[in-house]
Amino acid sequence: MRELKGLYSALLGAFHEDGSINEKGLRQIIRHNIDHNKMDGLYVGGSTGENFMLSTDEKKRIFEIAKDEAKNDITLMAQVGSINLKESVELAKFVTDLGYDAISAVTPFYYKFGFEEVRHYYETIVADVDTRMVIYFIPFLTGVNISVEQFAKLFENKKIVGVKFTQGDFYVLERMRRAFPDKLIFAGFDEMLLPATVLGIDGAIGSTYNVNAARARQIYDLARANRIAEALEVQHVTNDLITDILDNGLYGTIKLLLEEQGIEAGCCRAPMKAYTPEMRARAKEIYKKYF
Ligand code: SI3
Repeated sequence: MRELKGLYSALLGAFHEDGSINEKGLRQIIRHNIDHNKMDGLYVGGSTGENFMLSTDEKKRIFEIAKDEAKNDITLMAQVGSINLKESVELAKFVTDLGYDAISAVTPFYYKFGFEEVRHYYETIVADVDTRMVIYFIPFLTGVNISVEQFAKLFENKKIVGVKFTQGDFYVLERMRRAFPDKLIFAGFDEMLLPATVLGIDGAIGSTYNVNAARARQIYDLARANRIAEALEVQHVTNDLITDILDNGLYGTIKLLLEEQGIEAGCCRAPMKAYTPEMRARAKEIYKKYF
């Protein structure tokens, strides 16, 4: 069984202007993450992949392309969560058959699901697949909170091996590390990679690693070697970059930065906005400033 620990790029979606999948671009982004960024893993079908705006067939196609391109060169984790539980179950089987190393699922969102409903959701997704599940916990987007005690109940299922923790409350992160030394915790906020590493995470999954992998690797390695002051210098530059990216439009700007490196990263999917000339010009400035 493949090691799941390490740094993952959250794979971007690549789309043509009409919203269809840009397969050539997607393959280039995947190769870039493997060959140039030297990532440990790819998180396919997450927020960064604009997954929640895609049909089931499109999600499957992206999972297929990623596996076909990556083969066994990198760890592959597939985000299969959806508030359509039947779809999640179908996707979990699909990616497991494709040979993905693990699955992940966002907490069910939109309706205010109670904890027993959330637990039933995870138990149902993993019931018929022989794989490992990493819970995708991102309360600022889903509105769903899970307490440390509730995580303990979810973790009673041995197939649920960890959590992607995208939350700024590091008291909770510390409590989680303390309570679950044998579970995998992945940090989800790239701008807090250093403090998360100090608290003992097992890896991190992020959108900006598609372009900022070298700095992320430095932060992670320096922090783990207890060279905190040096890691902080790199985190400062990283956070200047992330602030500029966020100001200009998160996923679109990352794609435009990849375009500067010759990668056909394509457009974002509507209802995300199309690139404006100003946004393109700003992305060029950001590229010159940081790369
Ligand atoms: O694609 C995914 O599901 C992620 O891994 C998401 C990841 O946690 C990113 N979060 C979102 C909402 O995009 C972060 O990498 C985030 O973009 C970054 O920290 C900038 O805020």
